[in-house]
Amino acid sequence: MTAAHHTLPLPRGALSWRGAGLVGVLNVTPDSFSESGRQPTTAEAVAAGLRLRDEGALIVDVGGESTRPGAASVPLGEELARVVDVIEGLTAAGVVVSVDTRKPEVAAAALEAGAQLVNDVGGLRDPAMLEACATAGAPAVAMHMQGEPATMQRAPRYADVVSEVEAFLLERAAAALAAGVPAVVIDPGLGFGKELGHNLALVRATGRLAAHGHPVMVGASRKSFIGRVTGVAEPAARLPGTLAVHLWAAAAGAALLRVHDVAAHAQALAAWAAVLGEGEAA
Ligand code: HH2
Repeated sequence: MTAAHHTLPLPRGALSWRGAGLVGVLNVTPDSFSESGRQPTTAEAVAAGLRLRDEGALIVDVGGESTRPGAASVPLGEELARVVDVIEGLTAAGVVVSVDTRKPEVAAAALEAGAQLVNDVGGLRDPAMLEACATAGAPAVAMHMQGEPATMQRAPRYADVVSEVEAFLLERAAAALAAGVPAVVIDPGLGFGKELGHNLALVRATGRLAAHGHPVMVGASRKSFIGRVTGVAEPAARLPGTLAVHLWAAAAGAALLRVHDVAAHAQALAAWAAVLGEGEAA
């Protein structure tokens, strides 16, 4: 199963923790180009994606539908209009792009436009999503979510959160590989139908998840559980807490970190790698 790593569109070495790959978040939605509250233009979104790449993102994750708790779903035509041109612009500039979508039609159009990876917060449960990835020969991220974004934080329940999330991810990864998807990244889906204790248990289980041979992605960036443990209400002010969780996860075996603050993470990983003597003779 470890051989699957080699078919990911990632430079050599990117999946070792010292070079833990950074996946830069590019939300092409009206609420994420902050104060303006309007949909960004294609040029603005492409410029933001190029900046993420220049800051050190290995992959830029382009999404046109917010999946934050309580968020409403976006119609297909609107999501396509938000992401396809942006993906074309970024891939034309040589950026490795993943598309963050739950819709197989959006995944297919994004892959056609040059995206190399599909990031499905729906956990690859839709057979049409598997088909879209398999047809394009594209690897995919299977993320765990309990419920739906609109309601998932109401009363998340697990008997044993780590075992349940692990079993789900392994089952989805096996199904995706069987359907012809060349490689699968697994992601515990921090904040997606999880309370504080669930999120912390899943971060602690990073090594256990990674031991199955699929690369593990962790996305704690600015999430509300960071706010809960630090008392910081403003999401954009949660970078220090985010860094602590992400470095811990990387050390435990996470291959990819999905982050908003790419430059800060690149600096933190570089400093850590230097302390470990990466690149020095043993
Ligand atoms: N988190 C968000 C969105 N997509 N994909 C993966 N694989 N893992 C995650 O943890 C993950 C994700 C939510 O974060 P954010 O980008 O801040 O919000 P949104 O995209 O919903 O606006």
